[in-house]
Amino acid sequence: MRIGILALVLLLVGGTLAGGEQIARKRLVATIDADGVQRVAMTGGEYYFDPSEVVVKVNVPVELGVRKSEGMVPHNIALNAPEAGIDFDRELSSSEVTVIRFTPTRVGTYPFACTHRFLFFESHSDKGMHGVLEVVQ
Ligand SMILES: [Cu+2]
Repeated sequence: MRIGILALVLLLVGGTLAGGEQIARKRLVATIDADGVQRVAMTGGEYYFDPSEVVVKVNVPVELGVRKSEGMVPHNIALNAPEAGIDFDRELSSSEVTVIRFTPTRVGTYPFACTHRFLFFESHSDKGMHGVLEVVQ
């Protein structure tokens, strides 16, 4: 499977985890491949998504290819915005890329996150495993 990113813009913005550890928040502006699909490769791990801000164009198909970092901690990625044509909740694997396809139909900013939580501890999202999908004209 081919996950192509023709161009990307990385904008480093300081982010802070609960433990004080600095992480880089990365922003990626998707470009449209020759076949008309916006493909974005993403990684999820403890406790982040990379990139954590993804900008896509409205009414153009999107293919997110999401891989989990190595390790035993389970992760997913969920975004619930059916009003914008986006609604998924998928487990992630470190051995294969999870491909998520949708076409955003409404401009806006939509948060996504890992919804896992271990017992009474903070959720993965609270620990930093969240991001936003920006749908633009
Ligand atoms: Cu997680």
